[in-house]
Amino acid sequence: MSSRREFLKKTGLASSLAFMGFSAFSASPKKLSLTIKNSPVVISTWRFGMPANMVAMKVLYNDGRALDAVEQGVRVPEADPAVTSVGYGGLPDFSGRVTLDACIMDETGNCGSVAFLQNIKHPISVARKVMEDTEHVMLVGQGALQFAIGNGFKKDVLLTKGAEKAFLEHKNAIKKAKYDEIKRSQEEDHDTIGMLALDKNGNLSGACTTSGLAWKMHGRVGDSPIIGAGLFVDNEVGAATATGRGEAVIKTSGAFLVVELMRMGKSPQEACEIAVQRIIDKQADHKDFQVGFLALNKKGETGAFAIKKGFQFALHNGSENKLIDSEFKI
Ligand code: SD4
Repeated sequence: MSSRREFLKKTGLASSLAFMGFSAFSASPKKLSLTIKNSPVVISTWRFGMPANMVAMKVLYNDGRALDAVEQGVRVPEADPAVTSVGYGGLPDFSGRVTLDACIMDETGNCGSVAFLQNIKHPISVARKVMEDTEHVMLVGQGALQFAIGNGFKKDVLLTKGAEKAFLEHKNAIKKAKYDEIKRSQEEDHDTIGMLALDKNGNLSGACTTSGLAWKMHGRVGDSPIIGAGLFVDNEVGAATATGRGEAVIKTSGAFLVVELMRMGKSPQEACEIAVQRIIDKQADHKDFQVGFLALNKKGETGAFAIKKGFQFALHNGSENKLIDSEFKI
């Protein structure tokens, strides 16, 4: 074989390996040595993504699956009473009840989801159980609760004193008919954690969990437990998650749209920007709400974009964890 052909063969192999996640390649006449070095990545929504990322990255450093990383990661804000928009301590609905939505999706395209779930601190782990132990994708309400209890999850009171106080103040605002105030506070009092991870084997997974919009109608379910809206993962392409006004995300199949745009060759950043633009173009009231998207592709590249100023996300690239202000459109 000519030396040129040999060189091309090696280079081709090196670039295929790089794409597959083998980033260091060295060859000697006697021995090929490969170093597997797929740098893990975790990206998640909002400030509370920072401690969540640390837990997720620990799983990935220890050669864990992206699926375990995202589940362990989002359990951090789920358990934190200071986070008033996820899990325990979440602000209640219009009737004073805390109702939770969550979903999870792995590298095989398998997924599980719970919606309108009450009294369970870690809906993400129930969603994972639905994915792994049933033939279904989604359980809701009482059925989801019974399934959780039947699988050993403990019933908890999720409404903290602080959340109850905020609820009572909100009720007074209703009595005074300060509807603008209520609407504004709805916009401020909701923040989902959506988390995407790429593990050392080059596999992607995602998780999304929330108590949803504060003061929502009893029974209302947002985008966060809807596969394709609040979360989508395609291990050949990338993963995406959403935060913000769930109705707007559902109307545009947000996370699925972002992943499909990446499939068509867009970078994660371009994909998030186009998806936000789609909402702006199609939804005339877009100035009244916030939506933010995060995306992560197979190569570990990330993107983030929001309708309005204020969306933040946490990015751990394997060596450092950073809180970043997202770019935005209006
Ligand atoms: C929902 N998307 O229930 C969630 C809430 C949220 O930032 O993400 N807020 O609509």
